[in-house]
Amino acid sequence: MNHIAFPFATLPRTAIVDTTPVPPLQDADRKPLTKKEVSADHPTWCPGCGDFSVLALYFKLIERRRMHHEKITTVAGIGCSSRFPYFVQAHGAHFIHGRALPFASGVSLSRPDLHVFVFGGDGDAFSIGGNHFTHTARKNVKLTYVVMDNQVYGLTKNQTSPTSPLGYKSKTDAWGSGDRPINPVKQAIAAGATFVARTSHTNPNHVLEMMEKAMDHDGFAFIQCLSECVEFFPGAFDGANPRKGGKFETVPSTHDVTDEYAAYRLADQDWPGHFGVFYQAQRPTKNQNEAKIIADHQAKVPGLESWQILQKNFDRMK
Ligand SMILES: Cc1ncc(C[n+]2csc(CCOP(=O)(O)OP(=O)(O)O)c2C)c(N)n1
Ligand code: SF4
Ligand SMILES: [Mg+2]
Repeated sequence: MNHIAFPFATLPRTAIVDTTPVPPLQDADRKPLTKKEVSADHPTWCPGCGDFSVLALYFKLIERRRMHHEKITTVAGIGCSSRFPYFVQAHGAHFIHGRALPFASGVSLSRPDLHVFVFGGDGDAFSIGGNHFTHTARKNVKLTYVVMDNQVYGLTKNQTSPTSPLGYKSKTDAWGSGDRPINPVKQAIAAGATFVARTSHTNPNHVLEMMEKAMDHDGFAFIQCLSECVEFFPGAFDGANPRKGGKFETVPSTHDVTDEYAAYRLADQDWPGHFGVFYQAQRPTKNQNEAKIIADHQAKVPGLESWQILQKNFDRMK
């Protein structure tokens, strides 16, 4: 992993709003990166961990969408799943626990030429990072957020997470959890996310399809990806795995993804529920709103560089 400081360092000092056309994310003239060229250290996950398949599919996405090193930005918080950026040979950051989204928002707002991918766990997203999840969704910051939900804290060796089912026995709930788990899809819709999907690591084609759709969405795209922790919660998702006697039912073709209430009702069904895109809407992104505010203000003081406008503001505050 290269440290994230590099993409920021490439920003011209005066370019608060860069009006030059944004170069395309994909470069059709260059050879796609192979898995070998984009994989870094050997992943340190336990053998059989669901996170391996999510990483492999991210590499596939990079290859399919012809992204190159300078355009790949992978951000995460802390957790087993959040080790993700270490294993990607490109720009990225393994940031503070629960704070991946604010960091990623800054990258997204300042570098419109990149697509920011954020990966992390259910604890990182909904426990310590719960507020950031809600507010990043509400603000509709353009990025793709894949939560690798194993319904447990894996890295810290088996504590109850906000998605652990009732009765789950862990180090923090020796007699079984008595707290009702959250429903990540319902929570994302209610918070204002403009793309909300659900998938499972056991269905690679489906994971890739959801990642591609999320990446093409202009706004905050959230994917709940079931990813089994074979060490502390083995078998958690057998009910959603046809190879283990479960069922993987996709979102019905009749479902209207623009209907927020229909999406909410669909997400409210009993385990294992459905898999696919529940909700998608076009709303102005924070990226667009902020760019406009800045451009409007710059137009009022023609001829001044961005840093000179900032300096004037500081001078006024003296
Ligand atoms: C501020 C802070 N509090 C607590 C921790 C300890 N901690 C590290 S990862 C983690 C939970 C990780 O769970 P999850 O996000 O579900 O990731 P997983 O390991 O299951 O993939 C906790 C509590 C920390 N690193 N920083
Ligand atoms: S503890 Fe669980 S989540 Fe962490 S690497 Fe092992 S199997 Fe994966
Ligand atoms: Mg977890």
